Amino acid sequence: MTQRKGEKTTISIQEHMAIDVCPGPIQPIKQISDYFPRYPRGLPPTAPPALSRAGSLRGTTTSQKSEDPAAEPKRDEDDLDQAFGATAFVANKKEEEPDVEGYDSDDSTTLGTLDFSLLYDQENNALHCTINKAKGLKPMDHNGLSDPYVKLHLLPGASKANKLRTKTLRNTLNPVWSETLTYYGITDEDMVRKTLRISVCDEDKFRHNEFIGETRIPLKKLKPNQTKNFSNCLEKQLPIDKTDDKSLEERGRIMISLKYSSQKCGLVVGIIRCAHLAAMDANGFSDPYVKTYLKPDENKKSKHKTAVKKKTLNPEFNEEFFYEIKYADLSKKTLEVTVWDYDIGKSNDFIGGVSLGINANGERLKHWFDCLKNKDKKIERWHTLTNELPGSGYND
Ligand SMILES: [Ca+2]
Ligand SMILES: [Ca+2]
Ligand SMILES: [Ca+2]
Repeated sequence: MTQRKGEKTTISIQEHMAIDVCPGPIQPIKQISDYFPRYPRGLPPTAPPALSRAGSLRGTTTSQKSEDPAAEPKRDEDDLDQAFGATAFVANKKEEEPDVEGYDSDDSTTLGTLDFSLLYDQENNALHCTINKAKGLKPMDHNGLSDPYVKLHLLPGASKANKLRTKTLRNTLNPVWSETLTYYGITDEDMVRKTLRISVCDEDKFRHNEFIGETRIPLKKLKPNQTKNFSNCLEKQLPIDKTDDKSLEERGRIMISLKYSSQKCGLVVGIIRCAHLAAMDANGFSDPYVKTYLKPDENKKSKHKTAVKKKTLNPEFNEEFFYEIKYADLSKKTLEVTVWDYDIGKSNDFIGGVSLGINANGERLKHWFDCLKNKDKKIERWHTLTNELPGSGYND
């Protein structure tokens, strides 16, 4: 309807009547209903389509709490990345609007399709994710368009540290990104255990960005060094596997080298670099340094520290530490590696840690074992840092 001030007086009574009456009674009713809160999708289909205002309000509040949260598309907030599905936030009004006409919103094809390709470069421990384009995305804005971008996570253990995203493309439902995002420090273990979550979201200037749809690829579907192309229908946010909650949060990756030197009679530990470290400062970065201990540590002399690298999440250290130890004793030891954010005027923040030794498992055990087995050979491996503090000795 005409809302502009200047025009109000120019409308004659006949015109006024014509506007209100002639287009038929259905249109005005539908538009007025837009101003009332809608009951969300989770409501049983038996609910009458035209609830009174009070009824729909009540329906909204109760269903927010009691309805299955998995059926409800959650709002895409950055905080959600951390909680990762811990709280189901009710979809805001925008997301529900297209569903008003028909409640069969389960048809996932309406969210759009995403074309992308994945390549695991085994030699360099890199996972290249090329996001090509999306087609027929669901409109999320008033202009019938969206401002889409793509976000990547590795599950389980999702955290801000392992999130990657493309640029945002404005006002389009058929965006072409042609952008490659790369995870570094990806191990063969990751390729068996992890799932890549790819979500498409709509960026909004004045409120939280909105989730459009997602697809998930278990990395075991990929063969090393072979590009695999995908063209997947986007789905609503999938329920989070309960086991995800138990897994440790990832805080980044670290590349460590180990070598037992029979000449020098000791272990040479190399701290090479880190990737995708968690940001521990307000500026979105950390000031990382690495500490190592060889435990048990009777004489408390095993602590070594790298230099601090300022304002980076991908530091390169290339430092080596030497632990004098008999070869026969090495198998009983555990190497603890922790990464810290240096802070001025307050205690440093713990970023993440990893332990290598015979009591470890997976890649951590294998690396240690390979070092014991191959004297005088330097063996480099990537490891995942988690938020769990290894053993003790972390007071800084
Ligand atoms: Ca938008
Ligand atoms: Ca800090
Ligand atoms: Ca800092």
